[in-house]
Amino acid sequence: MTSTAPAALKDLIVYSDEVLDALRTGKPLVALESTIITHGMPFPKNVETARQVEDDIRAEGAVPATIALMDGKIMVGLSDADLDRLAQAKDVMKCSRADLTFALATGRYGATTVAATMMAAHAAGLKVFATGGIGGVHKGAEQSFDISADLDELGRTPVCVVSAGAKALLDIPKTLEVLETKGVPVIAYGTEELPAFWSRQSGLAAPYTLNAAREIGALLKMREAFPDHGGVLIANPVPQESEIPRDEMTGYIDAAIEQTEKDGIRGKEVTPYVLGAILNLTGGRSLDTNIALVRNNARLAAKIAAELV
Ligand code: PSU
Ligand code: MN
Repeated sequence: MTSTAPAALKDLIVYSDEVLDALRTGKPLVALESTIITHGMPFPKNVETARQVEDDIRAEGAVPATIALMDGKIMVGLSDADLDRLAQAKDVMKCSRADLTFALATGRYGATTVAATMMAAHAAGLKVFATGGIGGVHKGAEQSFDISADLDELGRTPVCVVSAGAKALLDIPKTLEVLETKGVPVIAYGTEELPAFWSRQSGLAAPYTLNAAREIGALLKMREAFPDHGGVLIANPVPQESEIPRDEMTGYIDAAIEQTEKDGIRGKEVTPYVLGAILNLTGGRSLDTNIALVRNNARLAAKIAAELV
């Protein structure tokens, strides 16, 4: 940190060979986040899933770009060795918008959340990003003010985020209100109801429904006509055979949140802690559901990306 010239964004990005080739030859690209690897799933399932999701994207004819921060660089596309290092590293920072430059300037390992992955994807020229669930307005936010920076990022950064909806551990009605305020189209894929991550149902109607990747691609192209348009959120329901029904999930979520409050967990640790508690309460079943929905989102994201090239 001795130089006086400001860093140029392009000099901070390191592309994998596979991603660089895709950019040069105009192949469809799908960005992937890394917080789900370091803070969302236990080792070794996390790295196995990360590889599986990348292969799902390749099988659809697109190229995966897993994004993380390493040694002061924004890695866009990780080698096998880098993915292993990240999945097993201790003290990886969970990086949202507020944390991104701190991790880069200090050379720390950083896993990117939805917000930071959107920033990096946009900087790298990628338009489509697959994840599990977005952060949102937490229950009790009127007291805690805990609202994920993912929502603000969706309002400002032009990347299409393919999710399985918002987790029912969030306040989903308030999350939808904030997304509307920030001008983010929320589009459920193939369903009239907003999906809720582990469950296909949330009890809430989706603001919009589209039934084909081609239709989503057309909407994204339309949105590019506006120079300051932000992101688009796609809510893709978890496959039926892998879901945990809403009524059953509610019990686990309430117990996990109670545990989290009792243990005095606050701020950015809340989401990973609640996820861990739910994993225990469901005897690992929530992890299988999580893996199935991320893979499902990756396949849809690849199809959407193919519409944009
Ligand atoms: N969903 C998961 N696992 C995760 C997350 C979401 O199944 O680890 C992460 C995502 O990276 C998301 C972040 O962007 O949690 C939101 O954290 P926060 O509420 O602190 O912004
Ligand atoms: Mn938060």
